[in-house]
Amino acid sequence: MKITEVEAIPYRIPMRKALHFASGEVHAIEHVLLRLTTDEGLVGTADIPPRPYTYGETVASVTGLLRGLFRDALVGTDPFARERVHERLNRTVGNPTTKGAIDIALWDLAGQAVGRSVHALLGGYTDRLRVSHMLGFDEVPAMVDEAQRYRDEYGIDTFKVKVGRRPLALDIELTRALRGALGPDVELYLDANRGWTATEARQVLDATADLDLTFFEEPDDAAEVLGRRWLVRLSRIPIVADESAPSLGDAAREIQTGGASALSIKTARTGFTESAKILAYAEAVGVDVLMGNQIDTQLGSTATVVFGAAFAYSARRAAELSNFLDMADDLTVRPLSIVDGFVAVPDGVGTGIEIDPDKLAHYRLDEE
Ligand code: MUC
Ligand code: MG
Repeated sequence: MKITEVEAIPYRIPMRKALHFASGEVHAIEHVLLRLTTDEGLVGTADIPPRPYTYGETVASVTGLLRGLFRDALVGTDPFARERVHERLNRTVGNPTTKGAIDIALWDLAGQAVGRSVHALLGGYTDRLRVSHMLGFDEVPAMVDEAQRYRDEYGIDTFKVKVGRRPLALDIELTRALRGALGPDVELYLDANRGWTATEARQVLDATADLDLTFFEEPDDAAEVLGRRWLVRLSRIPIVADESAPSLGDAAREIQTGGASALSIKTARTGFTESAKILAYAEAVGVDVLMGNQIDTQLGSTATVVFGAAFAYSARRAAELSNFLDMADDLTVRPLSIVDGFVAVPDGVGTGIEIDPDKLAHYRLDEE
């Protein structure tokens, strides 16, 4: 089997509610749909979320690569030869969400070719994951209200709170209000997206010490190496590397050298193959793993649940699978639902990512 066609289709779907966080904001989903077609008529699909404030990719850079250099690396190749494909892609540095989606689409093709789900091929551990919901910046009462509504409506009992604003008191008060309103049984953790300095992050850790927080993600800029290591050493809770560990090598470096004490794995940037390597590394050294969200559509979240539920180590904690609730629509024909706090792995062959042609025609930005 050989890949014969690479399609990069930019599309735009409005957000029902914009997401704001310390490193950026998302007002509309402007993503690229990737489709790899083979000479046997199979189509492997994946979603690409360009995040310029995190990785430097844009819709234009992603489509440019997929119609140029990366197309040349893919066309004529056996989709099972993932290692060879990655070797060729990695001659171009960066571009993690483009490479991640190619990997997911290759696995989708492999699953279809052998008539099995990718979830089963990866490890098939469990059929569902518990959900953690990410609360974007807003006024304190609105964030408390959103958490309460999502707990009541979807049974979600784990929340990642976006922080990193100044004055620090704003987010300290927010975290206190969430704990007060949600009670002791809800899990809360913070993500500052590098918004604070190490010193500020330490002040926040001290001021929230009584709030039973589980993790603190990217409190400061990990590139400020001494400050970050000082913070990791003194923190009582794990410091999670997200954007400071977008690859296997980065993840190992940050953990080995004390720049972080837990890892966020995002299939949007490391696909399934590199995510599995990061997961194995984390398991080997015994650091916690969170399945993260790259502000993913249902297509992206499907990839996350397929992977996260395939392995015991990634299924241990709630996974960030609910950002799609903020989006006005999605391209999928198989909507994800959150029931009693869980998202189920879709059944069927491949990844279970299936595109509604009418929706794609409606939301695509290029001509048909
Ligand atoms: C997250 O966990 O940081 C926001 C920016 C980004 O790159 O991912 C999201 C969520
Ligand atoms: Mg993060």
